[in-house]
Parts: sequence; C-alpha cells; structure tokens
Amino acid sequence: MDGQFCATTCPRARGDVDGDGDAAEAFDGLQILRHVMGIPTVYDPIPLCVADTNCSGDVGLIDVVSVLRRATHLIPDYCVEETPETFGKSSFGISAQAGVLTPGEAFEVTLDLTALQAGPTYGYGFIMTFDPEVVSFSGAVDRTGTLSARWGNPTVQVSGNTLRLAALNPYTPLTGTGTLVKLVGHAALDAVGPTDLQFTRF
Ligand SMILES: [Ca+2]
Ligand SMILES: [Ca+2]
Repeated sequence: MDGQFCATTCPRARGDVDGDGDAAEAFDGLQILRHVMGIPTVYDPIPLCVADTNCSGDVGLIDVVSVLRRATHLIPDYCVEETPETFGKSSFGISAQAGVLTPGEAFEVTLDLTALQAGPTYGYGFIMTFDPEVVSFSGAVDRTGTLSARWGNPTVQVSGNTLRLAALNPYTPLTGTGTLVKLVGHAALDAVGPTDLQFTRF
C-alpha cells in the first residue's frame, strides 16, 4: 500500500456527524435521524461517508440505529456484519378504521407488520401523505397493545400534507408480526370528501 490510489477523502470519521472526534455518540445519531426525517441540522449537508454507518450506500434509519447501538456499546464498530443489509424490507399492511366520518371525528390508521425482514428490526419509518382539507394528523399515536408498546414514542413530523414517522429501539428488535402502531387522525371540520393515504418507506 503506497497510498497513491486514495482518491476521495471523508471530511469526518464515519458516524461522527458533529466532527468532535467521538463517533459513538447518541447526539450524532440524532442528527442522522433529523436528516432522514427531512429536518435541517446545523451539520448539513451531512456527507454520505459520515452518515452511512452500515455501508449500505444510502442513509436510512438503520444508520441511526448503528450509531445508537455503538454509543451504548452494543456493537464495536460501524459496517459490521450484524447490521442487516435488508433493513426496511419488511412488509406492511395498512388499514384505516374510518369509513364515513362526521366533521371533527377522530379515527385511527392502523399499521400492521405483515412480514419481518431476515435480520433484526430495530426500527421502521414511513412517509404518509394525505389531503389536509379532508383529514388532519397531530402526530399523536396509540401504541397500546402494539408490537412497539415497549418502545418509546416514535418521532413524528407533520407538515402540510405529509406525515413522517420514525420509530427506533437500539436494544430490543421487533419479534413477530402484528400491529406496529396506530396513528390518530381527525376528520376536518369542513371535510368535503374522501382522501387517499399514500405511504412511502424510508
Ligand atoms: Ca460526534
Ligand atoms: Ca446506510
């Protein structure tokens, strides 16, 4: 190795988003979580070589999980083989217990995990879009009796017609399938018709 082929350099060590020399801090992971949620950070743009802590080539919730797991000494380094490459490939089913609502009436959107990925699942996230003239979401969730009942509340960001949700637990992977979480929504006071709920994974 003579070093002559070193074509690219990363401005900071992998995982060290704030560049303070410590690459195993929950704070760094939370900056990646903000990035995934579309929330600006003072460290933007966060380089891929810093944020991609599982060496998958993109940035997702598993990268947040990697930093949190390293910060709590559950893994010794980044890009270890325990990190599932297939993170986020689980299958979801979604049902809205709604039907015809009276103005202002509350309803729940139930997210069911229908198939687990091959590796451990330490988190999940999605983007849901809706018609804000028909329904509203405050970001409130109901975890009672769900698979994530023992996790903390998810991070939810509602802006305009978009709701982003990320749920993480670096200690306890999900086991089994069933209801993940229920989103609490309300019909608009002057609701005018049906709305589609569109889901995108991230
Ligand atoms: Ca740091
Ligand atoms: Ca990654």
